[in-house]
Amino acid sequence: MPNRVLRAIVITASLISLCTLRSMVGGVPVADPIAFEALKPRGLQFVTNPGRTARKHQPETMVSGVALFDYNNDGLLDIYVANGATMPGLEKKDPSYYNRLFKNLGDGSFEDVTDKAGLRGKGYNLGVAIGDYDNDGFEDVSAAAGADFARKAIHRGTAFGDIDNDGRVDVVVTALNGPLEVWRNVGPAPNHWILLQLIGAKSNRDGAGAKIRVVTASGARYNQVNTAVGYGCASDRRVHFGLGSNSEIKEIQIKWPSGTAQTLHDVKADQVLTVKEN
Ligand SMILES: [Ca+2]
Ligand SMILES: [Ca+2]
Ligand SMILES: [Ca+2]
Repeated sequence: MPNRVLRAIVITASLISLCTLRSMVGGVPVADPIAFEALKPRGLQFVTNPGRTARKHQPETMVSGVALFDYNNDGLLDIYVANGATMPGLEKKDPSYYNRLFKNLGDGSFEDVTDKAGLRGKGYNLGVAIGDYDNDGFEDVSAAAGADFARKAIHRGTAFGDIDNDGRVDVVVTALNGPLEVWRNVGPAPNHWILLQLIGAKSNRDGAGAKIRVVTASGARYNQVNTAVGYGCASDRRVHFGLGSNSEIKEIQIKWPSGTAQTLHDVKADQVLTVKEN
């Protein structure tokens, strides 16, 4: 038996032993503390189309990005998936190349609302960049967020954050064989905003995983502390909310990972606000 094959068998056997040890205590099987159930929600019809060619361009070997965000502010996370295009024309010639937005119906099913939202996309899309770039209170998707996001380049890492604390979300991107790009958001800024920096006490210090509900006269907005935004990057861990025409926030409700619930009342907009866990 070749040494390579023997080594592979020994490594596999060791891994099986470790797994077995983890699920047995004193010979008694215990439930794994981390477990997932594979679901097949209704209405999620999507297969990535990487535009295969005989030349096997690099993007053909890479799956495209997925974003979970609440596009309609109903408190339920919706799903947006990017998709490929023909090579080398980079055209979405038929529906198999369209990006897709799936609305979460809250009962384990999803509705394809791509066309209603105008989010088929253009060109070959790899990453998805979600942010409220104009602070109108609704998240914007890079596939439809203006000419700067449609510029052709071999962009890779993409991070989001308010680098100058002016309330407008900025973007930092890397490009293959190109300099680092910093996109400072200089769009018109008539709308209000708030940027929340959470500091955990019983929870982790960064507050990662904390869920936030911001209520204004226009309704509720939802988001959470999460740096895993963008492709191949960590983004600003502060949580940004666009508030539209609302200069006052009625309530900010925070559910910390520890289980603590905390509510702030009558908060002024247009500030970077640090909130410590009670
Ligand atoms: Ca939603
Ligand atoms: Ca917006
Ligand atoms: Ca900014």
